[in-house]
Amino acid sequence: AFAAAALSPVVDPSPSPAQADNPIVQTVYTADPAPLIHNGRLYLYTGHDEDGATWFDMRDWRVWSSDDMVNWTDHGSPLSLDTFSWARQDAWAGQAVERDGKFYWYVPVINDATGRPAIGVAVADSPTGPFEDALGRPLVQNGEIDPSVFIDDDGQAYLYWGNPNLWYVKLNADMTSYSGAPTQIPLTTQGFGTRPGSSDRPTLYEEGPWVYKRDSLYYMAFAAQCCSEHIAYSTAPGPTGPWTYRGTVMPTQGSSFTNHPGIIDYKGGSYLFYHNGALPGGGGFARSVAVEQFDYNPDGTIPVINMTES
Ligand code: FUB
Repeated sequence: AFAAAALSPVVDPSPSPAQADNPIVQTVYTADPAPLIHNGRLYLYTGHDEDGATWFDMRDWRVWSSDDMVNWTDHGSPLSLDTFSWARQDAWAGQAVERDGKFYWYVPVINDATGRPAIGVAVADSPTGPFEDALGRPLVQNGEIDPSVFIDDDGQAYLYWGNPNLWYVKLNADMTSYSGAPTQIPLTTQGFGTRPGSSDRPTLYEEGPWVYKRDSLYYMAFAAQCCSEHIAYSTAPGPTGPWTYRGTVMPTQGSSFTNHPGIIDYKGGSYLFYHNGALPGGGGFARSVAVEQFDYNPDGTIPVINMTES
């Protein structure tokens, strides 16, 4: 089974990923998982829900790592609101990526000057930091959240984000500037599913995009249909679409009304990182990151994956 994370003692060192001891972090509340592989090790970037919160109270981000998906190392908090002099609050869902030996961590925060969400980028020489504000100002500022970063095989990097809309922009090779204006991805029901009931949002897309490529197919997993979110996904023949809705990845389960995907292949297995409210005292503002191993279907579609009962 997966050992309890971080500071807890190893429970069972046998690497048997079919029986995850979820949540994988049991020492603090964590949310919005974003995995990254570097030099054969899996680094997991998360948000951090403060104890006793009655709304999202998130002030820093955390890093964890493992090379066996069993034993997890706590790398502390190398990025916080204090890193960004212009940030006021809301250390929400981000993602880190490596390019040319540097690590870029894209995160949404509230810009103190506008009171609205903006996306910052922090940079480090190591996957565990320390991270510094790369720009001293927001990278993108259009009032929307949840950046996902993806570098295609040709070296072109893309940043995706958004709630209630969905955006992308082409990042320059420096990873801290971009070319062209942010472009809105059309939220069509063919692309992102049909939201049941009456809503001013016709599609299932809510927030938390997670973009990656596998066997020449581009995937976008996302948190669907607030406020009992499930995880759904779409695919496309290219990084800018057109996207086709493919179905549910993880149904609405657990006691957190949000969920957030982070999908990656590692050492021969495919993994869905997500969050729920499974720790004691857990819930919508006291979430915990967990992981499930899964196998893609032969046609590249993703099976429905259930949360570990806990
Ligand atoms: O963790 C704060 C927000 O809740 C994230 O930005 C969303 O994706 C949702 O998980």
